[in-house]
Amino acid sequence: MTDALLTASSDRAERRWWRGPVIYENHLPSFCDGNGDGIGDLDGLVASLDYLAGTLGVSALWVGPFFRSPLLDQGFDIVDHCDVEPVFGSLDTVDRLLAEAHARGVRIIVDYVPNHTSDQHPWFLESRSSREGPKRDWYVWADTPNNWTSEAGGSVWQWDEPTGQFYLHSHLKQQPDLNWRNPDVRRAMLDVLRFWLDRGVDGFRIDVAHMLMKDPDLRDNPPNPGGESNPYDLQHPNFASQLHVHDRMHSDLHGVLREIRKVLDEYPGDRVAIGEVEAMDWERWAEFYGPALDQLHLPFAFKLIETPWEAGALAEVAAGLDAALPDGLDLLEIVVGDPERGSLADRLDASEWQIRLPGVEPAEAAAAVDAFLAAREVEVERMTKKGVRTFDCRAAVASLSATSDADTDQPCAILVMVVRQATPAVRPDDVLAGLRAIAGLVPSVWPHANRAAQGPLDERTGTVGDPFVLDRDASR
Ligand SMILES: [Ca+2]
Repeated sequence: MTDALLTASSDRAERRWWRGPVIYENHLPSFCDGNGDGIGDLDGLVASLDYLAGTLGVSALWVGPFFRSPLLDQGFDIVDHCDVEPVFGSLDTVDRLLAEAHARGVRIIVDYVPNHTSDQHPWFLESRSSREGPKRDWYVWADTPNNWTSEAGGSVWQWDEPTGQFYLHSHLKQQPDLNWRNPDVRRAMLDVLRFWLDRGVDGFRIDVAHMLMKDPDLRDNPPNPGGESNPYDLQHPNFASQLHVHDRMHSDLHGVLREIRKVLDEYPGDRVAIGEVEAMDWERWAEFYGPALDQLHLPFAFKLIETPWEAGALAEVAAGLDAALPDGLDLLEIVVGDPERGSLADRLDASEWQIRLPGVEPAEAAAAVDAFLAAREVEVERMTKKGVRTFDCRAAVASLSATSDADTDQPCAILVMVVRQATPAVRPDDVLAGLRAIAGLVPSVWPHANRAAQGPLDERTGTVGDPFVLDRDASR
């Protein structure tokens, strides 16, 4: 998941629904379990809509992948793009999610995973069955591997004995890359977009949008003269030892993105195209909008994630971004943290967070903390038994306590949550969610919180005011 900031960059631009909203990225397996099997699902998400829309003020939900999948890569290894993995629900549940979300004014964004499928996808099973078959060319096959390295480490090529060739997998070997140069692949994958648009989704987050086209001659990547210089690139062992000029960022991918955008534009209601784009050079990154702003609405801007959190360095990088932005751009999405390369909490060294509850007796808040901790113990234990990855709530809340405000005579409980630096998966919104959950257990806070959540509109950002004030404790 990412900590992203949406920023309106131009008053000239047309006002779109995604300008200034709160978009909540949802990791389905660890969010809310609707059927009691210990794994979060679409029913749980539907049941949480009042909380998400009413309490958190969320305007759009980005739902993680829920498609048919062996779940070797958190659902990014798909065997059927147009059906739902039963552990998460069914197509009927998706339809209900869309209807219930839209009834509350909440938009739904889903993942679109175009670069690869699962090796269990019927397309790949057919492709690997024969060199002469009609789907052979739907994936990328070679007699001799080139030097490209995988994000997961090692070669991107996997020997396939039955037909005696290597297939390309930019990620896990169970995730063969689709060949977007094949027109039948394009048609089939664009139809996947239509399938979900017809059902009513409001947009897509396009997985690894910078990788959709590769060098047609599969030439070797040149070595990186700078070596492995990126300290934040924890996901990619040895990945930076070469310059990835032939296996990603090929200029032909922009034609694919235009086709994807064209499909979205066929539909009414401003469907949004968000792209995961690992382009660290601002000029290359800006190309993902398209010269006529006809590609992605929102390419993730990841460069700040690799920039030291120092004013001078940030200002320099931000100036480069400003210079690269195309004219007429209506929105910018800046990513400042994610769990793989450092959450915002880690980067800000934000080890302690506070929430003030005016009018609440500290003893009442302390009782709520105890109830929260007891409930979380059970939840963590259950999730761990099911093998679902979740953040370590126990570490995060170990130092959670309630105290009183010494500066005033009025009762005011202060909840303090200390996040250990050795708990990298804990993100600020996890912390905030925990604090809100505790506040929700204090009866005298809840009515106040609900009133405030519906409170004044911020003219600048277009968002509803936050019911709570969350301060980092400067003294620590
Ligand atoms: Ca479940």
